[in-house]
Amino acid sequence: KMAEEAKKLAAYSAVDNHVQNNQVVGVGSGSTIVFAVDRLAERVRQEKLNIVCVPTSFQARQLILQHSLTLSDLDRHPELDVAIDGADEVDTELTLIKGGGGCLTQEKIVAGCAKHFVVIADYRKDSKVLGQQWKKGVPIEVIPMAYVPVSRMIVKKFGGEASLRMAVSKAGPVVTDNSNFILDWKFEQAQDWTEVNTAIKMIPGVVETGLFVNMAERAYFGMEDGSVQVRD
Ligand code: DER
Repeated sequence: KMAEEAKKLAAYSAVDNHVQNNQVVGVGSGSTIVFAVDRLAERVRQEKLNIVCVPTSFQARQLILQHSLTLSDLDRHPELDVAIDGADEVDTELTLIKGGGGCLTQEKIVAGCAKHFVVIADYRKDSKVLGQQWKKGVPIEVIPMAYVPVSRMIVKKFGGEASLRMAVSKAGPVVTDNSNFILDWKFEQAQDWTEVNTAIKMIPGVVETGLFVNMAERAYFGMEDGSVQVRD
């Protein structure tokens, strides 16, 4: 399928351009990162690279172990050389919406610990403004006991609507790797994302937002025509 090929293109470009020997690599979550881990493992084998990987979720941890890559953590490596991760949408300022896979909190922590944070995505994530293509809203991780007041406060302050993310293969709400709930906030129009991100984080009960502002250094987009577009 075209989008899968595009994901692979972006993932391979990022791994080939940003991973060197003796590095600590943050491994993101989602489906695009699977191609990046495949390429990482291939390069480790072929080039005998000495790298360690820090996961951003149970899923990322499984990927690292399944590919026999060296698993590490932020206790051992609080500073990473590079973090590679996907995104649900990227705007022209490299502001991201992340959290479609529910892993935004550990992803943002790891991205924040990396000298370089690089995003990999297919052409469907490449937008001018947030909300143009991604219609599921901004994911927000919340402490379970607070999800109702938090969702009310967000709507009161910024409009739109916020809904509790319900699980598909489990009765009840999605529970994150950190044992929290997720609200998906469908905003009505583009905002000052720096201001909104800060304001939402200040609401008691909010753990993290899926707005990654001024964090990504570069995004690789795999395109329909088989090319790769780079946005800095
Ligand atoms: O949930 C997440 O933050 C993922 O990284 C998501 O943003 C990208 O997932 P995808 O590569 O499956 O589109």
